[in-house]
Amino acid sequence: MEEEHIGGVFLSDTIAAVATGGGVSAIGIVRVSGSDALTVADNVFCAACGVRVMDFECRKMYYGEFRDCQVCQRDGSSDTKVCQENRPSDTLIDICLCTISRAPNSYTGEDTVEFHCHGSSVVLSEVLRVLFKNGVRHALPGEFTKRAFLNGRMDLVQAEAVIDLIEAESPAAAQNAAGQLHGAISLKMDSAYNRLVDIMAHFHAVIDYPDEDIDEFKLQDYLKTLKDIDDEFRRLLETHDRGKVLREGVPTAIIGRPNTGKSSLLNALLGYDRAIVTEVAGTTRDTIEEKILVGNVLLRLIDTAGLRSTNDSIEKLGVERTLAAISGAGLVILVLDGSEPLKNEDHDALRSIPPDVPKIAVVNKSDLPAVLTVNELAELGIENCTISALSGEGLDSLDEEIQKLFPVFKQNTACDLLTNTRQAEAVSRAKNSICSAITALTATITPDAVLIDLEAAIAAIGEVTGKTMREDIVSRIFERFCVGK
Ligand SMILES: Nc1nc2c(ncn2[C@@H]2O[C@H](COP(=O)(O)OP(=O)(O)OP(=O)(O)O)[C@@H](O)[C@H]2O)c(=O)[nH]1
Ligand SMILES: [Mg+2]
Repeated sequence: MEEEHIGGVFLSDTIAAVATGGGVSAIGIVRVSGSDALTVADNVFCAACGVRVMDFECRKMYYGEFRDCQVCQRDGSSDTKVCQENRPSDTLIDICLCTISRAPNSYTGEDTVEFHCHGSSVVLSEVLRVLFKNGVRHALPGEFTKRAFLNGRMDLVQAEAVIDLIEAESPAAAQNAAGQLHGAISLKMDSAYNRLVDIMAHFHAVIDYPDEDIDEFKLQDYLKTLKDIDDEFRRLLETHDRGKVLREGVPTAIIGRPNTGKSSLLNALLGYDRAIVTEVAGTTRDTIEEKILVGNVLLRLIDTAGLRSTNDSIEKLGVERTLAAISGAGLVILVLDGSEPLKNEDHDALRSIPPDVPKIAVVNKSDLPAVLTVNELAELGIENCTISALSGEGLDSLDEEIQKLFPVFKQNTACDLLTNTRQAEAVSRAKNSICSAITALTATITPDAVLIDLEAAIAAIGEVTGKTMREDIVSRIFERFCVGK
């Protein structure tokens, strides 16, 4: 730990950063972590009750003054408080709250101090400046959580859940991340890891002491354990597609022939005029993407150029992008104009959607006299709902249809979906090695072959939880974090 360093800075340094979001807010929190955290805090914070920071009770809030002490060298033997010394050179920076946690029972596993200040960016920068003057350095992105990981306060799945929780864009995604932070996936990984290590230990013994043998009973036991883990991993991997959608949102292409009201629908769902709407057919050329929560479902809406054959080279490029958006979509909303009969271009648009992609036909312009008949709609053979993007009528029923299609976003359903591609890839490798071990065990018992597979599986699981991870990969993971986390 002492020697551990990233980018030339040592992890044994005491670090500080603003832990709360930017902009003006009622409260802004500056977090300090490291072996000097309490000493430095004692130099700059003076509790109104007279207790020195070093003597604070953990996780109790103390009200007091944060001061830029010019001298900053209090006599350790003296009980005199800075405030009472009344040095004219001390500058009052803020009247705030201070709380401490002592190693190892803190987020990072180190001595930690938090100053709950007034949420002004000037005050917070001043607080940081004073801390830096006292020998603290600025934390790197994710450094607090990285220290928590390196100090064994959480594993890598939980550390990644921290950033997922901060960045969650739907209640269900937040809930799933909280579940992972709580250990939903880590527990599964640790249990598989321990069972594999037990089997591996026995196989090592067999190799080291050739007289030792594996009896048939034990062999069947091992096979069952390996098959159980294989099954658990298969079920976990099956959650990854849903988990990815939960984390990233459903890519949703709004398509249709020109002028049916695709851009109007985008604007109506967003609640503001994002896309240009005109009566000119072919208004939208490029794709326009925006995220939105429909009920609890996170959609990545993509408004597209109207689908029609055209000689206009720009519109042609737009149509190509529409087709690309359809091929990557998890949901396609086909917008039809209810005030006109169905046209060939409507059928062409429907045909452009791959059969396995969920789709909804939105019959727009319900404020105008209806021309499109129920029979014509039935012939299309897809779920439909009638709306007016202009007046907003019917948007509720569209919301309901979308929520029905993506139950993964329902709250209280998700807490252990595999959302992270890095983790999924490692679990998949572990599963492959376990499958090979099962084959090796069932075919001929060659302990060396089984061992190689078991070791590979254990290493892959170790990558998921961070037990066996290369420093550069760990660094890359924590670079995704914001400063202060
Ligand atoms: N009456 C009525 N007019 C609508 C409605 N929705 C859209 N329009 C009108 O239909 C025309 C086309 O709307 P857009 O939203 O630009 O249609 P689009 O499908 O994006 O068109 P392109 O981008 O050209 O493919 C505009 O004049 C809109 O005002 C609606 O619900 N009712
Ligand atoms: Mg448009």
